[in-house]
Amino acid sequence: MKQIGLRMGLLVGALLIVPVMAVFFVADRLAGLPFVPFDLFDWLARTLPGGLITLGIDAMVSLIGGLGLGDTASTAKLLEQLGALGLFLLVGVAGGGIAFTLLQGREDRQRVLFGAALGGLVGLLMLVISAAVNVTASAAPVVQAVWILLVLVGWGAALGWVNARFARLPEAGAARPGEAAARIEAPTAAERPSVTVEPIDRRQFLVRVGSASALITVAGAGLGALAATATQGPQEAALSEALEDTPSPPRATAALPNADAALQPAPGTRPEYTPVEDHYRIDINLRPPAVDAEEWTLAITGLVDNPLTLTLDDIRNNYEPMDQYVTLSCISNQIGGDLIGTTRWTGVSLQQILPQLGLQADAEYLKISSADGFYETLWLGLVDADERIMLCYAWDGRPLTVDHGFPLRIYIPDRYGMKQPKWITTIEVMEHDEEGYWVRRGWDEVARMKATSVIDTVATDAVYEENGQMFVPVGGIAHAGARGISRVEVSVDDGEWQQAQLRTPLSDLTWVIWRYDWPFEEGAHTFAVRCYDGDGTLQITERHPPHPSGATGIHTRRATL
Ligand SMILES: Nc1nc2c(c(=O)[nH]1)N[C@H]1C(S)=C(S)[C@@H](COP(=O)(O)O)O[C@H]1N2
Ligand SMILES: [Mo]
Repeated sequence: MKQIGLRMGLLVGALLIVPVMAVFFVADRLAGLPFVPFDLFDWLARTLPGGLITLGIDAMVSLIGGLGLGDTASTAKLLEQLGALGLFLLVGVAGGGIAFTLLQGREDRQRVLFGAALGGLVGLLMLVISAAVNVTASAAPVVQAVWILLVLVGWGAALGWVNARFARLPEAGAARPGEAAARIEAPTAAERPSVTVEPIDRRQFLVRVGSASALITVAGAGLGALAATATQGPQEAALSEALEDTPSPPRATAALPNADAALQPAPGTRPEYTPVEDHYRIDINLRPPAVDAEEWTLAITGLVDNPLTLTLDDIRNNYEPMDQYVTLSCISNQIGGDLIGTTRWTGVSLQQILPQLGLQADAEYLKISSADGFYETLWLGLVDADERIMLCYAWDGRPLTVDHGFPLRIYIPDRYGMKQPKWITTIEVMEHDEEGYWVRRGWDEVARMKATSVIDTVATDAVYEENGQMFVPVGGIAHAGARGISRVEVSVDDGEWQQAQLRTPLSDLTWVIWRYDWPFEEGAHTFAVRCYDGDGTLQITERHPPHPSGATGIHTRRATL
């Protein structure tokens, strides 16, 4: 029996894991089964040390910004998904290497069985991981488990089979067609069951394995992609169902509350009201959780005399709704970054719901948990003091999209996104505080939004003349959580700080659009901006990266006039 080396194992491991991914993909699309490569990645993202994850996130956000790879949130998601596929490829390569090493010296017929057993082990591991983190599969849990096990046992058996075949084949170039053909024509009875000699060598066999692998992969990926466009996933179905039974209020874009604001933004300033489809999305999932609107309820339990279980309709219909224009930002947003957006949030103040619960005397905190395992705590004292804290079910007058937390998320003024769970499933009333998901991973406990100001545009193509003087409009946004903006200043080429004009904002909770028309001078110039929050405090001008409590520093932009 010839020995098959580790290197061949790594190579075959790579060849065999790719069609496995394709098979998982088709089944995910067609039958709501788990896409295990994503589950593995999501599990690692939740399990690895927070410092390491943070390092990874920071590096990725800087890379995307630095190389101008497009919008940060979706590019990051795409990179993460590619990373998940790469990681699973590595699992396959390692599996092939291990299998081929362990199979050395084993009896021919045992190899398939042994490979299957190895695949079974990997399968068991993956089904536990998938069960822990998968939030998109709709098939019954038992079916999911059996499926994962089957596929990976099959993968292991294939490794064993290829290994056994290899052992029987001659090295590349060593096959003498005449000899092999002769033996095929006249096998002895004793040879037939155990030794099959074919007129190919190892290299040719490898090519066949590779072709079969490519065929399955292309077919699987193609079929999966077709299914993705042809049929509605469970999430889309849930969303459109919810859309149908929601009386759709007029979209906020129709009439914004500051429609009569006197100051017009400098040309090139970002939209003051972010279209929902352009709003950044950040969360710990490669794909957002699929929540079935019909089955979903919000359970409020813990230190209460009257635990509540609310349906989405209960929340929509039994309380006075509240609309708030809100700017949300991710704590990972860099100075001038795009992880910030503004829309109209609709929901119900927590102050309306709490009295119904019969809070017990020792009730101090709410633990808000989500379908994806994310959670945060909220001090009841803050809820008592701020009626704006709300459970929110609509953005821009429509049910939350799956990306943005369907069916329910919370809004807490003045806090970065990391404190504000999407896809809420339960609220537990507790006596003690608990570190939230990102706090536990090393991020700021309070996560109060930092004051920040950004130059969106130096509108070199909108230069105009007034009283014999040329001006260039400069503009952008300034934001300081719920604290408002009292003043914005611009400095050109390190000159004196000049006061910019402020546009009436959409609300006290949104960014403020500012504009400064600079007396035109030819040449290359550097523009810098700084802001003061509502109580007159200057933003922190010292440069600091996002970790652990939000980026600070002055935003600058160079322009040649
Ligand atoms: N369930 C859940 N909620 C979550 C998160 C998450 O990973 N899971 N991420 C938080 C973070 S870090 C941010 S910045 C905001 C982003 O909300 P958006 O994607 O709607 O913009 O969601 C927050 N809520
Ligand atoms: Mo975030």
